[in-house]
Amino acid sequence: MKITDARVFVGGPGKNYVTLKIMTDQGVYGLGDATLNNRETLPAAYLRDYLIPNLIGKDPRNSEDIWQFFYRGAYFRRGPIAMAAFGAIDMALWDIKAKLAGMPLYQLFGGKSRDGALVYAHATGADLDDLMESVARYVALGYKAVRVQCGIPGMPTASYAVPEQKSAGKDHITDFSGIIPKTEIWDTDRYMRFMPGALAEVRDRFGPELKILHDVHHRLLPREAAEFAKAVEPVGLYWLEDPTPAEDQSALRLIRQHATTPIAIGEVFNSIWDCNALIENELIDFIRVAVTYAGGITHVKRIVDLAALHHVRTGFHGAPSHSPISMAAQHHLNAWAPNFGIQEYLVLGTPACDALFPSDHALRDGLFHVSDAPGLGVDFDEDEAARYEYAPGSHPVVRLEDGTMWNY
Ligand code: KDG
Ligand code: MG
Repeated sequence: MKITDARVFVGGPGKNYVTLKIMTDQGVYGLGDATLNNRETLPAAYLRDYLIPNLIGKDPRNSEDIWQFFYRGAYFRRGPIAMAAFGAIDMALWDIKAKLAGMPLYQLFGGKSRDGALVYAHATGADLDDLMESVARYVALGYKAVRVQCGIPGMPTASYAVPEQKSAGKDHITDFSGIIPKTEIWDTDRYMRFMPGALAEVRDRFGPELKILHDVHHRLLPREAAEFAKAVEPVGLYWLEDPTPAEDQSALRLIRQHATTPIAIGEVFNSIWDCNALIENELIDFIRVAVTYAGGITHVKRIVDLAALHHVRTGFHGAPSHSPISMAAQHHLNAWAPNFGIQEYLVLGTPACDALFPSDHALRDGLFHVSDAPGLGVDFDEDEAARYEYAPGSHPVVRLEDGTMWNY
């Protein structure tokens, strides 16, 4: 069996999905996702210019060797662009393998460990009342877990994932007016004074059963993060995410020494080498890698197995940036993983998105039910894809009030 061709498509409804389709001489094809938010053309070029020419003629069933060929073969390896490109190939090869077996992908990992996998959505508000309404809407929809972000009184601009105005919601963070970013102003003191109390009010309003998550989005210094994690202990958060920038892993030790609040980190990690020390030293509770830019299923499964040895559960990244293809790969891992925790999942299943990526995966009562179709269980409609093209977009950047650059 041989790979005969592979093509990359960039575009989608309101997003620049990077979709890889690998064709074989037996008519079976596989799909992968290399979407890297606001840098989408780069993994697409890496695939087209360097990887696809090396794929043609290879046996698609040898997904491990093909992964090793690209990873070990790249002298300048790792990093989000390369790992997203490797990841897309890897997903497509697992899709082919499971289609050949006539089985849903999770069967190849060892079958299902659960029927429905817990997901969380993003509740947000310009202020606390607005946030309460947003949380209530998700609870009414059956969600058992919500991530909670809130506008901070006195903060000069809205901050991460918070709308400028009440009732505006905020599912997307990309601004498609161009590649010159907008600026958010950040004030740690105001955040530290307000946010623990806001989280406590959400807990009081919604009771003990709701799983409440919060994303600091890398904004705090290690000592501040330890103080914050300790201050929110009575809230009983399901997790506190990215309290500090991920580069300084010793910060996680300081947080651990001061608080028992569960810590989730890893959405910007690209490899097992970014998180093995955090996992082995049991400094985190949830690992947030994404199959997209952490090298696909082959590599992420290794991370999941390492995490399982150290009581670290999965909480894969699932921001709207990922296409339904990589989300499907994660849903299959979630169905299997003995150390599954939760999946970030925003229902952005607009009719246009469903038409581009048809599937029968289903969300019911806050639990995700993975498709039983052979392979990943997602298809890609090339006629629909022809309607879209790349649109340049950007994340905001963050500065302090005096103009100093800060972490987005
Ligand atoms: O592109 C960046 C987003 O994926 C990120 O900001 C989302 O932090 C995020 C989250 O937890 O979903
Ligand atoms: Mg996050």
